[in-house]
Amino acid sequence: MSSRCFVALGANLGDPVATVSKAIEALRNLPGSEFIAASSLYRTAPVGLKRQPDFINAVVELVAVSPAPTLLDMLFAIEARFGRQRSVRNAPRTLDLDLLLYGDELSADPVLTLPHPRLHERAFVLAPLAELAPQLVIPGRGPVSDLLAHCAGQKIEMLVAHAIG
Ligand code: PH2
Ligand code: MG
Ligand code: MG
Repeated sequence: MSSRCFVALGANLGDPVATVSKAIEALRNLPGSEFIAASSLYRTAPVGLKRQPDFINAVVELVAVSPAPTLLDMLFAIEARFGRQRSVRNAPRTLDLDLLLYGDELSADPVLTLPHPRLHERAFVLAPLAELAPQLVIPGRGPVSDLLAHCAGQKIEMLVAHAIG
């Protein structure tokens, strides 16, 4: 059994372009997963946060053999390796890795909610996700392209057109 997964990357402290680029490399070498593709990097205005620097965001596609909780633990380990301090919720962060989708698994567990509970309303996730998987339908939410069209007011800018693969 393997599952098509998408991981969101976000950073707004230190050198976020370098951090997100290096984190993509770390995901390329994740044990128990096959790396499929990385989106471009996007510079995005903070959503739901006041007086924080802009973010750099991206999305990576994987095929995971590891179960979702194991994959999540590996993502937390990469965050820690990049110096993430968990202080207050939504503090600026050197690196945030969120598991957006794990195949078509649904989970209401607060530690790992699937699909990610806010992905459908965030252009900084939907734009890179649509770049990798334009036909994707988010379980319970609808086509990624429709969801992105509803986020037209959110400021995002594509930075680097990455080579896919
Ligand atoms: N992450 C958040 C909250 N707000 N805004 C942007 N632009 N990018 C993020 O990655 C982000 C956010 C919580 O994880
Ligand atoms: Mg997050
Ligand atoms: Mg997170």
